[in-house]
Amino acid sequence: MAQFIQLVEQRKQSVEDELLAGLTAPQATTSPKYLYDALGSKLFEAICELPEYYPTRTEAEIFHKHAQEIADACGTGATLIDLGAGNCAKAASLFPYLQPTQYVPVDISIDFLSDAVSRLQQRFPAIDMVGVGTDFSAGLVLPETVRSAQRLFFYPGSSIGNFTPDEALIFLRQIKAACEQDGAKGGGLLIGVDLVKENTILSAAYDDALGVTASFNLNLLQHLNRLLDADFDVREWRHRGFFNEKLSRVEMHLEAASDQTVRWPDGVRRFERGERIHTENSYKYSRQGFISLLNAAGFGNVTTWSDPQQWFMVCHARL
Ligand code: AVI
Repeated sequence: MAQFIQLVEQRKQSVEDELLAGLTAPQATTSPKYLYDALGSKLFEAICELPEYYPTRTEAEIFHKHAQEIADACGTGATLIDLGAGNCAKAASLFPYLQPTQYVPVDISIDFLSDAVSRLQQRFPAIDMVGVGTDFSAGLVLPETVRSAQRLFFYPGSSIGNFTPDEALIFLRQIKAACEQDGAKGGGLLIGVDLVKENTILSAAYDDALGVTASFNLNLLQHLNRLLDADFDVREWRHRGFFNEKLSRVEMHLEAASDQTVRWPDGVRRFERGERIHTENSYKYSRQGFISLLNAAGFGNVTTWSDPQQWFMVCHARL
């Protein structure tokens, strides 16, 4: 039977402190993790189905086309640690190739994982499964039940792009350290990375015609209202999603459609019409730029696979 472990959750007070510090700063910001309440997670699943949002299907094509070569590079029989596992579908599609002996899906909430992992355990009874609930963006801590034999970290979907390059480097170093922790040997990282491309393609992917990404972004305000007991009026805000070429990142913002005051129990924030809350960055890398980042984090041996248009890249990195 699958085992589940919830590591310490962020306390309500520290969530409020973090959010209010961001919202009351001259340039208001919020961490992208707050986009994912229950509805936000469903809206993100819908984004992955959109014709404009190419990353999910392009990455799936790469995994499908090169599954055997990827398994040859990664090796078989490892402990597969799936960071941000969600419904576990991406990792499960690779099980027949990677043949993990232990599977450790990690996500911010154990509730989100438990159904998917329980179903998966029935399909693959020979694999030891340990679901872990933790916010790994705040630091990568693994429970003792994670085996120290060969560890293969799996971080698909270009979620690494939601960190700044400096934060990404720190996070990759933590993964490298965890590959070697407790005498573990022969580990590595299998990661999906979105590549720089034409502005029109990038901007459409984050500002789709149906407005699903707009709903995903605006839903953040409903989540903030619940977390802070605040009174954001969703109808008075607009979604903005565009590629910032200079910084090589897609930015998402929420823009005030009118002058307004937002209130919460101990404070207020006045927003002028046109003022923005910066809600997410999604960095886009060049192939060489990302390999250099992996090298700087201590990964020496990198193999990459891409699609014919070179829109997305899957990398395997060894120590
Ligand atoms: C989860 N993450 C990799 C997505 C991205 O593309 O940065 C989140 C997202 N935001 C808007 N659309 C998708």
